Amino acid sequence: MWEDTIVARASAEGTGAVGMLRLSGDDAVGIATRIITPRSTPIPECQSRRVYLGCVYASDGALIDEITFIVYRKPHSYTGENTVEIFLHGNTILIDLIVTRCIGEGARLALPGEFTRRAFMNGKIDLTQAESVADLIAAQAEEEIKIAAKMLSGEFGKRVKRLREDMLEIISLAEASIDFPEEDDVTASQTRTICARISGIREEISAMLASYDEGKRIRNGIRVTIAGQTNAGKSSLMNALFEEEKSIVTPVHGTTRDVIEGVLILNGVRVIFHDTAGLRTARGIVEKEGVRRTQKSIDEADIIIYVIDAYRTDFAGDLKRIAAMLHNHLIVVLNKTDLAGGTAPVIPESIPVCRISALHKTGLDTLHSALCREITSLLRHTQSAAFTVNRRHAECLKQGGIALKEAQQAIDNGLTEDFFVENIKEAQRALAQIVGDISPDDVLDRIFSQFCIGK
Ligand SMILES: Nc1nc2c(ncn2[C@@H]2O[C@H](COP(=O)(O)OP(=O)(O)O)[C@@H](O)[C@H]2O)c(=O)[nH]1
Ligand SMILES: [Mg+2]
Repeated sequence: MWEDTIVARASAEGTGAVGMLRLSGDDAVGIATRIITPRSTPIPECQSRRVYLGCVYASDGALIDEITFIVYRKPHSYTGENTVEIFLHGNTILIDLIVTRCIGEGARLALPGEFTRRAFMNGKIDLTQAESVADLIAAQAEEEIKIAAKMLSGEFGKRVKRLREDMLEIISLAEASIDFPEEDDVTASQTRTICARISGIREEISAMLASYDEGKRIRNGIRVTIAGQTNAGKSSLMNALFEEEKSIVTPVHGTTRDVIEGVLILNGVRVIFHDTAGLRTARGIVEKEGVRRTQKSIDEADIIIYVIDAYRTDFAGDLKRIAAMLHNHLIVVLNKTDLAGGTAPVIPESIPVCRISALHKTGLDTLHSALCREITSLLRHTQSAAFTVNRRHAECLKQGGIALKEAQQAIDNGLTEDFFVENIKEAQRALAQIVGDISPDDVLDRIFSQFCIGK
């Protein structure tokens, strides 16, 4: 199926100490033999997975670069095909010249993710591992790397495979009863066994699904909304957190109209902060829209930082709003403590309170600690979890769970084996899609098109 040989730069664009390109396919060794002049051993005689020295020349005989290279013979390579990796000086122009030489000798430029797709097609990795390769490369924070690395280990794929084997066993048990319907006693006890085993699988599927929400927070970033009344100092706090003038700060109430966004890495996770328009009865359509966007940001937030101007004396409005947010992860910030002198508002004890001055940048470390505590609590299951599933996995798991539930309902309703066997088969197919044992081409195209070229 994969007769053509592909080539691509594997190292990043730009300059670096070392650059790398990779050839994979039936003619990889042949192409390498035609473009590399080895220092000693002729390439067809090179041992697999050993480093050799050589030179690559342009077609007019001019030296392009002195290189090292490694030959991998199938199936002992990343792709499972014959592969040659060439290491040279890390200059994109040099790398492109050698890629062009390879193309001149019959290679084709690889599509995004094509090396990994070949690894998948050749059974070197399953689809969950292939996806995690892309996640690992795209990760922007440490926790994203951790969940991608756990997925790359293949543990999740193995568990899915076990569940599928379980289901196949149940199917053959049930099909045996279809073949011998006259043995009633055996059938009744077998139906009970089947029911119990389906329950076990459903529980395991639910446990796998539980990792999705926390994983989503790591993959997409934790959303923190800075809310409060106008002029409380929300934008000043945003600027203090980012040490730059992200938001416009003025003494005029209602200055911030739109949601201003900024991203920080905290506890190894991307945290997306929203500075919002103040909560008050809006004047004019622009501010009205601002307040609508504020409400949306509050509704979607994982953590809310509610800022109070502690210099004020009437806190009734703030306390009412805080009371409505108690079900959220909430931190109350008493701002302008450089000015405050009077009585402080009484905040419910369960809520962490930080006293700061956004203007003078004091107290921010306590806010930082409070935020880190909330983040830890939001992600408390992830650290110990063997893996966290992504959206595609979650959809397949849900589909499988529903089909199994239907199987149990069919059994409860006294329907015969031929009915619920179909449901179990459907669940089995849903799980097969997770690891890629049955995957429509468009699903594979979508997954691999998100890769960079060269991986
Ligand atoms: N004294 C003092 N003034 C502050 C502090 N934080 C903000 N302000 C002032 O309060 C006013 C409103 O601040 P701003 O950040 O725009 O509030 P927002 O409407 O909640 O975004 C501005 O004049 C700020 O300089 C603070 O900690 N101390
Ligand atoms: Mg503002």
